[in-house]
Amino acid sequence: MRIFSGIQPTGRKHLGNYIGGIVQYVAGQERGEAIYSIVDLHATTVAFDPAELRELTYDTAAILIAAGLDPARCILFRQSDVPEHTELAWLLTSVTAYGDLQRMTQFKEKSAKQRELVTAGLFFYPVLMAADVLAYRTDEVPVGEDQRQHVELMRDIAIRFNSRFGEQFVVPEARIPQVGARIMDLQDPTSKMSTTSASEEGTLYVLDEPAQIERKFKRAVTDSGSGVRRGPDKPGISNLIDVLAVVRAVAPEQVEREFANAGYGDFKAAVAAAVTEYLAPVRERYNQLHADRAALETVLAAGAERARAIASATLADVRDAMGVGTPR
Ligand code: AQP
Repeated sequence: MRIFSGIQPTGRKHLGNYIGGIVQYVAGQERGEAIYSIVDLHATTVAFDPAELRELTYDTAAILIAAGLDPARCILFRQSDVPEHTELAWLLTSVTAYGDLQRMTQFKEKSAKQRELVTAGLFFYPVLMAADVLAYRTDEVPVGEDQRQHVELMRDIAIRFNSRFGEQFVVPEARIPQVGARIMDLQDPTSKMSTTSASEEGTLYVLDEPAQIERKFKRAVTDSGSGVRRGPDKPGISNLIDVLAVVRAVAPEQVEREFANAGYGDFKAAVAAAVTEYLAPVRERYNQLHADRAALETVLAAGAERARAIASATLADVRDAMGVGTPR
């Protein structure tokens, strides 16, 4: 079983990224051949600063390793170090429908928010993501709910390619967590916790200090009623129940039972305490790792070499199948 996922070095990683993505990446190391990429090329699809992009790439690598990715048990690399991704993205355009890209929710939402330039790269984002995954003939893609549509699209692309040029790609499956697939903003629990449209108070960062964690949960928006239970009328409390369930590795029903008679204040304090304890070791390990750029670079370079060995073999087959390049 081969597992692949990518994470953008676009900013400080938040609890949604952690629960929807990183926790699953760590678990993937036990379940199969796990390959994870810090997708810096995806980060260039919205406004970015070059020096900051480099720094955030190291930062993201440090968070991933601090969270439990072990470069001896997985392949961890920087997307731009493996140029096969961009080449394959171009080749996949020949079987990607323009109309499908126009339907992508993420493109619609992000392009609506851009104040200056809506880049062609933002439109093209899902094709590059398809190339990331298909280059490794991946079986499974651990992602949060927001990426479900992109995985559906890459499945369509793989199927169309295979029927046009012969069986080259594995058609990947999304692996979306049952609880915590869509962590919501603490200040606006009807919107997902997000890097780009974040309010500082609504976004719980993996590296937040205990006092910040306590404050953000204390101020988390809930409804005016009472009762710690999930429901469409209670998006704020439902979100906090999911967070506590994931952090304690129990079912949400168990959280509801335990806090059946608790007030919102006590419940929020319990969530804050549990999240603080959950993230403390990650923050500690991050603090030890993040300054040593040379060590992080060594990990990423070794990962890229291993990734490239796999991706270049796929690309050789794909070029052949498509009749481009010097024949083998
Ligand atoms: N709120 C979320 N709940 C659960 N999972 C989430 N993910 C993102 N938000 C949530 C998942 O995190 C992984 C990495 O996402 P990314 O590479 O897109 O990183 P990002 O740009 O920092 O994430 P955002 O917040 O999703 O950014 P914008 O603002 O661009 O929308 C993915 O598996 C994703 O599903």
